[in-house]
Amino acid sequence: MGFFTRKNKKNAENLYKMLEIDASELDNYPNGLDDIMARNIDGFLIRNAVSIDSVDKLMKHYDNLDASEKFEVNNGMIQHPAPFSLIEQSSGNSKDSLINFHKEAQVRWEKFPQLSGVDFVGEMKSIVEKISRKRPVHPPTGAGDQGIYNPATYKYLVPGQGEFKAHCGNYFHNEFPFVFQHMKEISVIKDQMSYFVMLSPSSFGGELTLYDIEWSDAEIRKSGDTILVKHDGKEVDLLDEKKLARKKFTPNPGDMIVFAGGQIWHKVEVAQGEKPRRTIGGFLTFAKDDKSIYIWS
Ligand SMILES: O=C(O)CCC(=O)C(=O)O
Ligand SMILES: [Fe+2]
Repeated sequence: MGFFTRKNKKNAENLYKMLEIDASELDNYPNGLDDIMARNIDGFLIRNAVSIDSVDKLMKHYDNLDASEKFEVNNGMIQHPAPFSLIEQSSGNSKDSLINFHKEAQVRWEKFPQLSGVDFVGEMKSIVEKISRKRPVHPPTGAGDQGIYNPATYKYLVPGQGEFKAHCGNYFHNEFPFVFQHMKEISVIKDQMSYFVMLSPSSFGGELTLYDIEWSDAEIRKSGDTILVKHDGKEVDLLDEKKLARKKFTPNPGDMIVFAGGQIWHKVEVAQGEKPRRTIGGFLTFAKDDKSIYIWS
């Protein structure tokens, strides 16, 4: 929070300024990403970013993947390909395993348009480039100048179980120092942005919840994952809806969200009902030289 305009955002109505636009209006926001970084706005909810036909193909592609390519990162939360958190744990801090990971990513995403029928990265590029102040958008080259970062990860939340615990992007940087070391060299990871495309919402639940608390207020998450500790030592109970305002979003299939996920503490509520919650996305950061935008996961 910290500055005047943010002081009064106690009710959910004026909490966070997420611009809701149709994909056809993106040309009107050429500075969109810089506006998020400057926090003139907190993000975009872009309706109809991806066609329903592409959404269906993206899901089919995931469904056809071998079970060995899907990783249950937490109870009921399945990802493809392996996310960086898993690499951090499995690599044993070996640079070779990171290089391998990035080489594999390059092969995977070269084949992706052919295998899925959707040039997902191309579609993301053309959307994000409209709000990037004309800077090109692409996945960064991997560690040791080999391969690439995965530009996106599928996330599949099993109903009744799957959720994303409260987090913010900046929180990951200390938690996974090994994988972020290279990313820190090539890009400005502080306040990294998040993006994702909704493929299929759960029947209910599964909302993206943005809390009225940011990295600048609290950097500590206590075990149990529902209590944050502010700089003054005061604890904030994320479950206390009366004391802590929040704003929830349930995008429709094909909608895309880009937001200040590095700074804003947020979570994805447990998916509920018959249907899993399915998304694909990752992060957006500025290259160190500010000449391109990195899309990675
Ligand atoms: O819903 C998703 O796929 C990810 C939500 C999230 O935590 C993020 O975009 O940072
Ligand atoms: Fe996130």
